[in-house]
Amino acid sequence: MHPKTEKADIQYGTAGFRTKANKLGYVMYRMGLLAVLRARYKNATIGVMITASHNPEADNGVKLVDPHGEMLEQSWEAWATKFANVGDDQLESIIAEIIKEYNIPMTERVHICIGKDTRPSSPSLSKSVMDGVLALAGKPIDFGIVSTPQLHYFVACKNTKHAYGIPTEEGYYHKLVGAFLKLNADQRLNSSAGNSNYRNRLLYDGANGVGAKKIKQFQERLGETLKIELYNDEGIGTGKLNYLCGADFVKSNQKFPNGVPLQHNVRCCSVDGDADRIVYYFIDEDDKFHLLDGDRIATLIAAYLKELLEETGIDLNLGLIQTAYANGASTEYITQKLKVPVACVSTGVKHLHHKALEYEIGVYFEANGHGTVVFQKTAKDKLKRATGDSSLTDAQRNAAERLLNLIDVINETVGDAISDMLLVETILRAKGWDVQDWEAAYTDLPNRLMKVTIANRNVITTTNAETICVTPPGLQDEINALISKFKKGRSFVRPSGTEDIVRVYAEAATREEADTLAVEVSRKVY
Ligand code: NG1
Ligand code: ZN
Repeated sequence: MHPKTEKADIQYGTAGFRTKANKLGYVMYRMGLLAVLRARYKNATIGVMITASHNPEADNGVKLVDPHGEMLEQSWEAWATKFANVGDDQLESIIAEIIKEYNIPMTERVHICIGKDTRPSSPSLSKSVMDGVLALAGKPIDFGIVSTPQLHYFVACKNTKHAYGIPTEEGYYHKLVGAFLKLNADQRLNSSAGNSNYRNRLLYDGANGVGAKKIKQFQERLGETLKIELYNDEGIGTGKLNYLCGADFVKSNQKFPNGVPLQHNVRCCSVDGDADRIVYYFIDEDDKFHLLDGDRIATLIAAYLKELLEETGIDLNLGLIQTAYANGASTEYITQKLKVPVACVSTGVKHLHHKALEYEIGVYFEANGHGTVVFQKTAKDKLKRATGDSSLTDAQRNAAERLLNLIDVINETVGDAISDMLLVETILRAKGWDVQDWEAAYTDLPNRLMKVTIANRNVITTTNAETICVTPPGLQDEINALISKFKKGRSFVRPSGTEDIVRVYAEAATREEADTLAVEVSRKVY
């Protein structure tokens, strides 16, 4: 039913499989098969999400979701790649091979949660996944059009016997909105109180994708607490998905998206095509564009969590995880000013998530706006105990209660644009800040990200969270020599995991210096 149509191999990368939608039918079928095998091996529900995130509308992709709602374990990424690339006649033998390798019991009846974004190609690709699931006698559960983080949430709920929440869309809205309204019910914190710069009005760019569809559920439920004005909600199949709008467009071009009205000093946000990323921004009275990206969101959250923790008097170890693309000024602010330890890991959300789990409270964000907060069970237990501890003051107990409510607003499984938005709005309101106050915390170092195309990007290999080049020999010395000429200079190069290019990042004290450093380092790569 789903013959292999492509000769060229494809690879399960940081974003799963992603390519032109018309090349993916058989890959989807095979991922349906693999999902059932993974579910039987783990004796748990597994998820399959059909999306190509911020890519153009004609693309599509697929990612598998592991039992706790996290991304597919790395060792199975290689199996996914094998499954996608073997000939039709080898499919049965590769299934036999994996069953033997992991001793997979083939009798268990397992559930596979399937979700898809709004792309016109998604329904037929979803059908192919279902055929694969059924072929190995798994039970597909079709969630229809949902955001990537919603699907991760459903999987986590199912595997915790609903301890994480109810595995339905309604359950998701109920959990997030319920916690948000509790956190923001205190009228003294409202903008109307007079001593606060916070305004409960937010312009929201839905990227003409699933984030536009789903935000409507929140608009209804949030009422006056947060007035979200939705823009970029074009119909399915109009070709407008992610086009000149959305979080990736805004972050990459450092530009206001199309479709959102230009209003000076008004807080705006953009999500991406599957609503797992968010960035904030505004235009000032001189029409200058200001971006508040993942680094800003991470620092805002970490600072607030630290403040609340101090109020509770409970000692929990809090850490922040970044990649090398995080602005140097943000790292300095977090370590020097907030005194929160920072770890730097390789690009790709799975690396950040994994590292964050080492802390009792781990905040992680990529500069592009993908991130969340994870809490260890011990942290949750300590906070729960504190709320009923009569030896603590009211203020201490209230702070613990507030932290527990914050945990419920957060989608711990993966970056979630709407959940992150509710968290940011809660913090801004509590601090009495608008976006300008938030931006004043520190000043970004000017930076430049460039793409360089070379014959084989894999000649460049790196170490130390991708900040140092190991090969080709001598390249790192040349980069070091360039960096040393610039005040506050920092630069690194690495092969992209999602495009056939090398990325060059540079930052320095001034715009001109950052640009020059990026161009000079690019010349060494080329
Ligand atoms: P690559 O192409 O490996 O740089 C890009 C983003 C990552 C991540 C992945 C997955 C940058 C510099 N890189 O990775 O942050 O989001 O795509 O989508 O933004
Ligand atoms: Zn995305």
